This record gives sequence, C-alpha cells and structure tokens, in this order.
Amino acid sequence: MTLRPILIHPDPRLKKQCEPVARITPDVETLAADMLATMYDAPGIGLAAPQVGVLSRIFVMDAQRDPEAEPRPMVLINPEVTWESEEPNVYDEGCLSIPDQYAEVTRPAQVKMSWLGLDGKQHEEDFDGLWATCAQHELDHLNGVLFIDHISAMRRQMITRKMVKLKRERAREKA
Ligand code: K2U
Ligand code: ZN
Repeated sequence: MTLRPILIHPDPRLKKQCEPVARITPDVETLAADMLATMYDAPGIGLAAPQVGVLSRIFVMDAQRDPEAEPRPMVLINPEVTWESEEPNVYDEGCLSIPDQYAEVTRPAQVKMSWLGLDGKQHEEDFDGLWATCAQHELDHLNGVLFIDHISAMRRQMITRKMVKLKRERAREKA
C-alpha cells in the first residue's frame, strides 16, 4: 500500500459532497488499504477519502486506543446514520486536515450507522464514546463539513487564516 498526502484546509475538495461508491472494485480495496496506512502513519483514529483527494463516500477508523488491545481497523463505504441519541457529548476535536487546531464540538453521544463493507455485505453497528465522535466526524467529511463548521464564524476565520499561513510556509519550504 501507499501513504497518500493529506489535503490541508482550505481546499475546495474538502468542501464537496462526495459520491456514493457504486461497487467494490480492486481500486476501492487499494484506496481503503492506503487510507488505513495513511491514518495509522499520521497518526490518527479516522480518515475520510476526501482528505486524500478522493471524493467518494468511504472512511476508515480505528478508535481502539488501548495499547494492550488488538487494533480494530474499520472500512465504512456509503455510511448512513440510522439512529442517534438525544444525549449529547462534547469532545475537543482536531482534524488531520487542520493540524494543531482544536475546538469543542457537541454531537450525539451514541449513533447507529449502517454501511457497505469491503466484504460486499451491509453492516450496522452502534457506536459510543470516541468511536461515535470519530464516526460522525468522518461522515461530516463525506458531506464537505469540517469540525470548524460547528464553531463560531470568528473562530473558524482565525483557524482558516492560520492554515493559509501554514500552507504558504510549506509551499516555500518545498520551493
Ligand atoms: O478525520 C480526521 O481528520 C481524523 C480525526 C478524527 C477525529 C477527530 C476528532 C475526534 C475524533 C476523531 C483526528 O485527527 S484523528 C487524531 C485523534 C487522535 C486521538 C483522538 C482524537 C483525534
Ligand atoms: Zn477530520
């Protein structure tokens, strides 16, 4: 597999509505493997296809953080929320496409999601805790929504200005 570059906000591809995956092809399997490798390398606990420039409805996640436990890599294709709790949860979120910026985001504490697996079968599972936060954060990415879209316009503008500066500095280093 290949590590893929992660797009940095602001980038129009991060704001697009992604297209459903029509069928599980070898290219989809390669993309999923590359996304998992890129996620673990970042390191992160989730990664959505638009973050590596592919505008398809697929994300990967592994919110298993206990170093003693086995990793639990998951690939969710065409994911949908089928139930969400009334109970909210607040988490200080970050994003691999918005490095070193964090903000409190409130989301449902539990969600039930259904998706197509790489095995070609439909899956459904309840998520809570960090799994629920991560799954909702990744699903937002497939709809062109970033965690900064859930905070005040002023804070969003401040973070965006910092990312524009960061991208300019990175471009200068490459030149
Ligand atoms: O989509 C991404 O950018 C990966 C996100 C996923 C995520 C964001 C906020 C809350 C949960 C998951 C992260 O950058 S992965 C980094 C990370 C690591 C441990 C805990 C939270 C976030
Ligand atoms: Zn993100």
